[in-house]
Formats: sequence, C-alpha cells, structure tokens
Amino acid sequence: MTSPSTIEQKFVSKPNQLGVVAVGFSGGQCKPGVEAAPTALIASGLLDQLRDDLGYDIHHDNAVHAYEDIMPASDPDHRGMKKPRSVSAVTQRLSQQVYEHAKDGKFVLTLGGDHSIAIGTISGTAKAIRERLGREMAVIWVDAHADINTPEMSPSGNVHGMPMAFLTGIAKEEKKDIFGWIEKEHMVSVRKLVYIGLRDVDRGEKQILRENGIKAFSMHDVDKYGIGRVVEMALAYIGNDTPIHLSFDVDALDPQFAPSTGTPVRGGLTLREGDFIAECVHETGSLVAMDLVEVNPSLETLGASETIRAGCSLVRSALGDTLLIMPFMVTSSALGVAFIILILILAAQRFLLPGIIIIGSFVLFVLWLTGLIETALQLYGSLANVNANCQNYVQHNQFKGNSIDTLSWLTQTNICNCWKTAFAFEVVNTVFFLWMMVMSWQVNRDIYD
Ligand SMILES: [Mn+2]
Repeated sequence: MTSPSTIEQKFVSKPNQLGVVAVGFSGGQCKPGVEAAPTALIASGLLDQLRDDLGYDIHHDNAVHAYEDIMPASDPDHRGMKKPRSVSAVTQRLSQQVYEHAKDGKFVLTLGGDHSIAIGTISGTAKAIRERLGREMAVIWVDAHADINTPEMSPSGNVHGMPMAFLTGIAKEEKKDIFGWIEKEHMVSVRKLVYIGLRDVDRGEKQILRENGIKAFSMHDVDKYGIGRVVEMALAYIGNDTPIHLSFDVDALDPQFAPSTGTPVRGGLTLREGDFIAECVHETGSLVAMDLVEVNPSLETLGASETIRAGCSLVRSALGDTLLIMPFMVTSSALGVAFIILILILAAQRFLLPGIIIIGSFVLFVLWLTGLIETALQLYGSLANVNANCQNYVQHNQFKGNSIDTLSWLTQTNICNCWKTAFAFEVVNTVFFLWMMVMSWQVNRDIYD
C-alpha cells in the first residue's frame, strides 16, 4: 500500500518523471555477470513498481545498453588500467544519456553494471545541474570501497576502483579516448563528496582521502554513532541547498543481504541501514540522480534473488517508498468516521434513508476490500512475502540485552506486528461494511413491503 512521495523536490523540475538508463556493462572489472543485472532488476518488476506504486512516469528506451557498437577493436592496458578505451567510450556515451534526462529536469536512475559506469552517470548529472541550476552537485557514495584509486596506485588495474579519482580530477589523462573527454563541467569537488559504509580502503586511497579532507563515514563510524547520526552528519556536511547524486554500490550491504556481488566484504550495512540511507536522502528533497551498481546475479545461485531484491528495495527507498502501510488505511478510516458522523447527524434530523447507508457502506466496503487484498498480497503473496520474512528474520532470531541488534530486532518486530494489525483491521472493517449494506438493504425492503 505505497503511494507517490509527498516530499517536495527542490532540484528536479519534473519530480514525477523518471529517466532510466540500463547499462549492461562489466568492463570496469574482471568478473562476468554484472552486465546481466539491469535485465534481472527489471524482470523482477522494479520499473513496474516505480510506475504503479510510486507514480512515476518512466522514460526508458526499453534497452539494456551493452554499447557493442562503440567498443574499440584493440584495447591494450594503459598506465596499468585494464580495458581503458572500452570503459572510456562507454562512460562517455552514458554521460550523454544521463545528461539528456537530467537537463530535462527529470530524476535519473541508472542500473549498472559495475561501478566504473559512475564516471558516466556523475559526469552527466554534474554537467546538467551546472547548466540548469548554476550549482555544484554533491555525491553520496555508499560503498564498501572508496573507488578513488589513481591508475598508478590501483592494485588491480580495474577501472571500477578508480571512478572517483577521475571525477574529482585527482587522476588526469590527456588522451581523449582514455577519459581525456572529462572536462571541468563534468567534475565534482572533493569537498562535495561523502562516503558511507567504507570498510576496504586501499592504502593509497586512505592517503588521498586524508590529503584532500574528503568526508568519509566508515563502518566504524556506523557502529560508533549509529546509522541515524551518520546520515545526519553526512547530510549536514552537504547542506540543504545542494543537489545530490546518490551512487549506491550494493556491496556496501553486508554479504548476508547482498551476496551476489563482485567484491563482497564482510561487516557491512544491514538491508535496513541501506534503505534508511536512501530514504533519508529522498527526504532531503535534494536528490537528482541515483546509480545502483555491482549486482551480479550470476555469482551466487541462492543469493542472486536476495541481492536483486535488496537492490530493488534500495532504489524504491531512494525514490520515495516508505515503510508506512498506513496512508491508505488512514484515508479509509477517516472516511469511515466521517460516514458514521454523517449517519448520526441524519438520524438525529430524521433524514436517514437506508439508501444512503447502502451507498456509503458500499464505497467503504470497496476501499477496505482493496486494502485487504493489497495487505494480504504483501503478507502472504509470492512476490513480497512479509510473513515468511518475519518468521525467518524476526521470530527465529531473538535478541536480548543492551545492543543495537536488540533495538533493530524490536523495530522489526514492531513492523511485522503493524502489518498484521493492518490486516486484521481490514478484515474486520470489510466484514462490517458488508454487514451494514445487508442490514440497510433488509430495512429498505421492509419499508416498501
Ligand atoms: Mn564501488
């Protein structure tokens, strides 16, 4: 029972329009499979949910771009980088695609692909925001890794570990076909970059973060302050007058929640912590674009669907989905109360006709029945089986004592119970209004007999 976001969006002129770019590209690293992620995410219903539940008009060319037409024939290593010309060509084309959506005032959602594609997405939004609003954009990079290696420092030579170095100008290259196309207008300032979730940072990267005074919240900070305080500090650092590009690497989540990714690192964010970051960024009203990257459905057989579900959840949260199942119920309840007050007033004035009760009860019966079906699907349906998740993750895992685990367990228990309460309310009210209809219909018959 979700509904379109009510948060006012400050930097997109068409807040219900969503430009989607699906990038089936894996050349920024060595493990095949990550190019299949956009297809898997879309097949699991992500775009349908964004359209049907969150009310977005989706602008998608219905293609998963592999960019085969622009792949260079030969692509030898350069400064230690693997496939530099391929990644450069793909990100340059992607930059243009993202730019066109963002220039038009839409939100832009990019489904990757490995994290090298952020060179394309961030450069595209940064340029569009500069032109459209005359502002610099901030980047929130949620990742286990900092991805800010220069080519020379990189231990692996994989470009997916370097995007932030090129995007901030820390790494430069003259050759136009190897990231030389990145101009000042494409870049972001090191002062507008914030990391959350870091836990596997290379030695050289640590030095870059320190020397440039880059704001970074590692898992240590998440443990120390809690995710609420960390997100608060990150957003306070960015300020509320700056557009935000959220680049979400699914490996920021703990492998327990997102196992199917190229470089999993243990000790990560819980799914709820990841969703929470995305929800908070949405609530600022400053979000202009989001990337979801590094979902690799081929790496795990069992974990693939879990990882895809986690990815969908992150995107939905960033685009305004909330945990509240209440808005629909609150509306139905308010109408129900108004209807009963109306009945009492009419009865007091002796104007009450059975027909009024039949019509009113029918409307409310339909509303409650709709809610009942929706909640039933969420609780027991095959797609969003909340009840099974509650059994698995909540009922079977009791936490006690003063710990953050206990707190989050209590919260989750509460959410599970709310869902079931909503279900119970809906059953009761559906039956109640059906009964009202039958009663008044019988009264009605007596009048005319
Ligand atoms: Mn990454």
